[in-house]
Amino acid sequence: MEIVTELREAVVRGDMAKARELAEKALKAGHDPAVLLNDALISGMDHVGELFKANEVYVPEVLLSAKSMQQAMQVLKPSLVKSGIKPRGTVVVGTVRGDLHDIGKNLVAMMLEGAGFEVIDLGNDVPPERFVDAAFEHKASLIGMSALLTTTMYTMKETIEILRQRRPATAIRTMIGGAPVTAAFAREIGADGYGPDAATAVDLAKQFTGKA
Ligand code: B1M
Repeated sequence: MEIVTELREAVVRGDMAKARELAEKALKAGHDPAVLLNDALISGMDHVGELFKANEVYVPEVLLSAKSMQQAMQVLKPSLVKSGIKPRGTVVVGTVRGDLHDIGKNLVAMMLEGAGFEVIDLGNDVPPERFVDAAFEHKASLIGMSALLTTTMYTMKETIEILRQRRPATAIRTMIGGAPVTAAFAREIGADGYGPDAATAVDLAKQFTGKA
């Protein structure tokens, strides 16, 4: 099997050691890191996203695939930086103030990275101002907020308000998700998008950055 296809399959299978080994082997053999990124890692994670949406794989498998992608990325990163490959866009993500649930947010962050975005992960318990400060600081095109508690989801509205107050005509979009969050809630608080799952979050991020 061709090494690019082998690497893609290692990511889809969630075989971390193999993904790393194949990335090293492929670079040594002179493969273009951009091709390895796009045709093996991103393409593999795209496929995993489709399988996840179709309920053919579940959260543990997606996490393993994302970790395999990260293993291979560690190997490719120095060559990608050297060759000046630009990310699709920058996304600031975090779990909102008062909320320590970060499993879903981590999954969203990993899937976004897998799709070629630069992700600034602020962690959990993130105050509204910090989302906005980080978005300006890193010239992000999107702020992604996650909440798992009905008591914390309303702080998402504060972030959106602060963003609009500070820069009324901003092009920075907002996307929200997490178990208690709904599309109706997103509309109510003026968020630009709602992701019911990590794969949809990636689709939205691509739409928002005009790179679907
Ligand atoms: Co807590 N917890 N928890 N908890 N916990 C829930 C959320 C709860 C529903 C359990 C229950 O009572 N049935 C309940 C909330 C009730 C409510 O608000 N109505 C609850 C509670 C009450 C609490 C505490 C208050 C308990 C206590 O101390 N008395 C406490 C709160 C702590 C705090 O945050 N301040 C607490 C603590 C914890 C643990 C620390 C023990 C642990 C978190 C560990 C961690 O995250 N590092 C924990 C866990 C694990 C859960 C459950 C069991 C699982 C959550 C999870 O990780 N799901 C949860 C019950 C449940 O959901 N069955 C529960 C898997 C994850 C992949 O799904 O995060 O929904 P999810 O992410 C999905 C989508 O929602 C979406 O994509 C993901 C993948 O498809 N998504 C996005 C998520 N974020 C997105 C962002 C996007 C787009 C999509 O765009 C930016």
